[in-house]
Amino acid sequence: MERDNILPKEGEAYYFGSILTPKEADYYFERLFKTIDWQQDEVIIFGKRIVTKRKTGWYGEKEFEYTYSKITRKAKIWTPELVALMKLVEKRTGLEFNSCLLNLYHSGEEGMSWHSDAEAELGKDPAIASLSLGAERKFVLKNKASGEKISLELENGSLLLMKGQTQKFWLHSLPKTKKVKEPRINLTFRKIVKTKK
Ligand SMILES: O=C(O)CCC(=O)C(=O)O
Ligand SMILES: [Mn+2]
Repeated sequence: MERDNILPKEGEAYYFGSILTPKEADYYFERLFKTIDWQQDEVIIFGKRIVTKRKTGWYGEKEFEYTYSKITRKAKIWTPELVALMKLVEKRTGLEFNSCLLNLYHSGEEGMSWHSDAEAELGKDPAIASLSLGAERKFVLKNKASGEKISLELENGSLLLMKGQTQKFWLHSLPKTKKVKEPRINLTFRKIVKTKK
């Protein structure tokens, strides 16, 4: 399916809007909220270990090791809901994934700062498919060289695909906001291509 690239240069990002009915989106939100083994994330900021309020889960078809924010984690094996959602995302994007990083934001007080998903495990020019459940949140992409920003609202049940050189040339963030009181779950499906021994 042809879609418009929302990036003006140096990468590709496609917004599919909602790919789930509101009922399906609610169902999966509740199921993931209950069944994912949510972990308090630890990040290292200016050399200090900080426990974030946001919770994360790391799942895959194998016990992949993945390093992000200087912390290495071993993947848990797929749950039935994650397999069902991945199949849906694979069908829509025409791409294959083998792992998923989940984030649980309890409210708008939690977000994610500027970063790109350029970990070695993902290989060159990784495709990342991001599925959103729950509260609608603003998502921003920023060009590393020019600072140009592209903003969009990620609605309940929506799919965003980042691919090509996006991670090389753009950062992305989920800004905190006092306006949003409701929780949101985000799933980023990824493909681990290099595994560490
Ligand atoms: O919650 C989001 O929409 C962004 C998540 C993200 O960028 C990540 O998990 O790397
Ligand atoms: Mn990211």
